[in-house]
Amino acid sequence: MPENTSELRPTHPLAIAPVVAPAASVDGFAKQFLQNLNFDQGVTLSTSDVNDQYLALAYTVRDYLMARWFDDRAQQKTQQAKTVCYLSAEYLLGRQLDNNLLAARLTDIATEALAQCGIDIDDLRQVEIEPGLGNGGLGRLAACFIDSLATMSVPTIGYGIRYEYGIFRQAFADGQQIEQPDAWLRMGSPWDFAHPEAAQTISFAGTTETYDDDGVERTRWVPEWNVLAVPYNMMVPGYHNGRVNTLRLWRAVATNAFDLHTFNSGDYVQSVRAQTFAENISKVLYPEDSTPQGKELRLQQQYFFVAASIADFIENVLPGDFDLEQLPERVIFQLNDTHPVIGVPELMRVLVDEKKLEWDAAWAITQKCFAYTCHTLLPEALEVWSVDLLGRLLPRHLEIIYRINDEFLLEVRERFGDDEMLIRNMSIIGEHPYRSVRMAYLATVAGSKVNGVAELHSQLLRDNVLKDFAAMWPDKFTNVTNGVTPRRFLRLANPDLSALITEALGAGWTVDLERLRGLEALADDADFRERFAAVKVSNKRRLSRVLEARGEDALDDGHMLDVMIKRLHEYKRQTLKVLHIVSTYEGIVSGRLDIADVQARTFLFGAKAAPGYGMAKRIIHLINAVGEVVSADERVQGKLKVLYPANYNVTLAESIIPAADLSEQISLAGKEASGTGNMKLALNGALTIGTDDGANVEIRKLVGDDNFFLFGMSEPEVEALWAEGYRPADFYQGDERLRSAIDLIAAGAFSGGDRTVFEPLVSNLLYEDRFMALADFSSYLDAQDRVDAAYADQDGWVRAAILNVARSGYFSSDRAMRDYLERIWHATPVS
Ligand code: 26V
Repeated sequence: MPENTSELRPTHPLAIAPVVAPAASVDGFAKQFLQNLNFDQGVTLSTSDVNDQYLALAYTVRDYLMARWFDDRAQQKTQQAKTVCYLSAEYLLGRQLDNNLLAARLTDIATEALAQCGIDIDDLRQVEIEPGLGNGGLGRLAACFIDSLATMSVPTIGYGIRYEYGIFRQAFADGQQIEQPDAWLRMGSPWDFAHPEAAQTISFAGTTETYDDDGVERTRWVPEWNVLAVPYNMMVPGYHNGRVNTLRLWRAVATNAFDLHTFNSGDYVQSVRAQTFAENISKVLYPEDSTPQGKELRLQQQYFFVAASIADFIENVLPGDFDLEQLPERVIFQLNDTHPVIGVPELMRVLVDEKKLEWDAAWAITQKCFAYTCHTLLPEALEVWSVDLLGRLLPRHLEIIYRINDEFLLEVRERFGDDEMLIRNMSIIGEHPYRSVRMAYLATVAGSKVNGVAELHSQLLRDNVLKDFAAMWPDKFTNVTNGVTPRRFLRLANPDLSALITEALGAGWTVDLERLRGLEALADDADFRERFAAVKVSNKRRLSRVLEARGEDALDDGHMLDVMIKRLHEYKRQTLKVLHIVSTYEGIVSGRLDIADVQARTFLFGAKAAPGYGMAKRIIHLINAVGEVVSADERVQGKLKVLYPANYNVTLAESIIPAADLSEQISLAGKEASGTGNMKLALNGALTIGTDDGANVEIRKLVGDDNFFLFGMSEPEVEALWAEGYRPADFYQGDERLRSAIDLIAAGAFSGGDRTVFEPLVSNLLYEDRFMALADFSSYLDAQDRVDAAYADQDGWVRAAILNVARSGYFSSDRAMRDYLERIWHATPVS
């Protein structure tokens, strides 16, 4: 990028002066806004529509951040500080406007300036389509982390993919999920900057050959085809600190001479069409988040963004004369799960084949430059690539992986002797059911550190999933419990609670969340409790309006709001939640329960299912079917409502979380790596009903047993029951409440009498269910009774809610980033 000075030789005084932000005043903002409306959107105020106004507003906010962004990028080249390169296939960013206004302290100024132009800024907020470039927890975590890193002034580049279509839009037809494309770029994308001049060429396929390089035998890759990776830069402003980091997302564009030879037949039309082949690489986010399908396009995506990112960092971020032996002092590439792990052989290829370093020197550098975060425990979610596919698409990388593996297995033999079973178990190459590359193993071998995302998860990684590696390198393994950004999930999402907290504690909590501890004392203050409760009520009203605007039912006053918002997965056990609803409904209708004892509740679900995940889709259908019957049945006198707004996303989460009373975190112990929704809900004063799983364990420890509803088997109990043989039918027979609920579903009570609709789901629960919903049912219902009793004492409930907020400061992503900096990255903030 040309800067104002350097190669250019300007003489005009303005061209030499540093870039400055417009005046931070209402008049200055209004002037800039109107200019942008005129000169960027090409409309006058009177001819503009809300989209023009939204775009002009976005441009204006950008203008204020621009000067700092230039500074911080220039500094990155000259400074000696280490840069965190966060490599992630997903960033679930959520809307940008409010976040950037807040960071730049412009919210009030912009609101007033627009009001003076006759515009309600709220109308413009609604226009923004959130960039949904992620599936769930892993993508949202990446977004929270880059926010915290900017706020802490840590030089960071987030690298990823600019998918043209993000996570699908979910709609329901007859209660069943329908997927629609997410054309988030349709109305323009004011927050990113394309830099085609900084494109990287990314190669694929072909062959490798050796050659004599002045007496040294070297290998080179002779690729068959290539694409351009064009970077799109987004600003990542820190909160109130003037820092602006960069998120660099790559888009695939066909090269001029796109000559995939099969298409190169002299047929012009055919060859233009061939371009779409290349451009498909960044076309769409894969909507699966548990079962890797081994799809070629996905491997292309992974290599595409990682190769572009590594090349970009070396060529454009480091100074031209940089000595690559020093690379570990200047960068850490953090691998967000296994998706970017192909970066390991890629860096080796760059160092050995292109920069001509010795293998051993290159390997020593590479091992120091990567660290790996694992986000799962489900064996089926651990990515493997068939040797066949990987060798076809990236032949040189496969050779490098083989050599890494050979040398690693020699090390294993030296350490543990010729234990062939152990060698087979630890090999990066798996043999069954087909030859494959185990990406988690490659990451573990290559990474300087390996971390899980909550204490329990990290423990289980060490004890089970990566046991042999932990025995070999105990110091490599560490834990960093996840966190969430308090800017988006408290300050922006819950303005009334934020104001109340600021009034009580001062403003510093936004960047020092442990200060929330100061609220503990106020839990016993009746006046504060009243105000806290009033905030919840008003947040429920706000959610109600949001739901109505989306064409959903409103909330009923006085209901407890019981929420389960997360991806739809069997291990998360939305079915257990449904069984509770059905059981309560059946209890009222049959007279087993006295309706006067049942707390009025609204059960709110938000969840997308992977389009190819049949069982998850059936569960969605069941939730909607149960909701329709229960919500309409007069016998429950409006006491039970089920709401399932379609298309749960970050924006909707921001309205639901502040309104929630009860947070459902009911996965089978040992299956949820961490969870982060659990943190957001506790931080906003919801009480958790949960198993001893993931970060629930730590939430409970912090908020205290009195303020958390624990139920279910512990992880060791789960293992023991599984080993002994899980017989769901025993649990079905053993609890009348469970039997009645299941029988009701099986009898077709929620499918118009048709017994076939939910039969596969019921049989799964009764005869298979790896996630043992029935085993935890009784304990879950008992815990729900405790919830009802606790809610009946409103004063006690509000007190517990305040204590949840007060004791959730640990779950700030700022704390998580400090832990990464100390334990893994060994990097420091810049002044
Ligand atoms: C896996 C796959 C497998 C191949 C197909 C595409 C795809 C996309 C994403 C993933 C990652 C799934 C793992 C994940 O999201 N884990 C979640 O990470 C959260 C942040 O650490 C954590 O809180 C959740 O417990 C964990 O499920």
